Amino acid sequence: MKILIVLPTYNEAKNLDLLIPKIIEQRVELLFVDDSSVDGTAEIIKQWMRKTDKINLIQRPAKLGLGTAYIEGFKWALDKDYQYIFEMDADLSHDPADIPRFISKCEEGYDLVIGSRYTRGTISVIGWDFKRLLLSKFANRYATTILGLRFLTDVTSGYRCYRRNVLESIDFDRIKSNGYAFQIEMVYRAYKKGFKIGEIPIIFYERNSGSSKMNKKIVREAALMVWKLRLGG
Ligand SMILES: Nc1nc2c(ncn2[C@@H]2O[C@H](COP(=O)(O)OP(=O)(O)OP(=O)(O)O)[C@@H](O)[C@H]2O)c(=O)[nH]1
Ligand SMILES: [Mg+2]
Repeated sequence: MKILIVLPTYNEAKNLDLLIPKIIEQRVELLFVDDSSVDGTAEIIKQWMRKTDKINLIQRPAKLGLGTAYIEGFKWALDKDYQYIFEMDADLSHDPADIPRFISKCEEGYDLVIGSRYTRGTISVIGWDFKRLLLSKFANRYATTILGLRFLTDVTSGYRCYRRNVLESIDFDRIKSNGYAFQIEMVYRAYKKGFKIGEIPIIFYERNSGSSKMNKKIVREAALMVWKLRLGG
């Protein structure tokens, strides 16, 4: 069974020496999509590539956004024979030890499995202040209500596993969002195609190193995008 973990990076140099061995331990392959980070991220990835053939790297000429980074990664994966394709942040927020639980859930018959911070009314986030937590909870409630996805608790989570056929069925040229809205749009498109979507509980750890790329523009994009999707996207 071939599994690929796609990791978009922008200035994550400080996190990679800790993260990469943890992922490799899971006997999966990695694809980084780096947007010309200025902190030496690509150089660190290349050093690791000299030690193992499990790591791949796409380098883009500028910071072009999370959504397009994932789409490039997905297209690359579909060109090869990976059966399961993951999204994962490269800032140590997502624990690679969770990978086998995603696969088990897929094998129960789910096509897209989301790592949720909010299953069964709980909140499993470490290191967020109240404001960030409220924003995330509100964004989820807003998006799932408008899009008819109330059976899910965390549609903005960036830790997830797609079965290959889900990505094959999605027309990437129609994807409109790039920031945080990208995560919502992908779930919605998979749902509209009739795929079975499930969640597993995860613990999310706020980054310790590097800087956040979250901003008001990304939040506004998501708020509007949800309506665009609902009204016909
Ligand atoms: N290639 C690429 N990667 C990006 C871009 N923006 C963010 N990323 C990466 O996407 C992942 C998630 O971004 P984060 O900055 O952690 O965003 P977040 O998780 O919403 O915010 P914090 O964790 O609070 O900092 C990280 O691995 C980033 O390095 C981008 O424009 N291009
Ligand atoms: Mg993060």
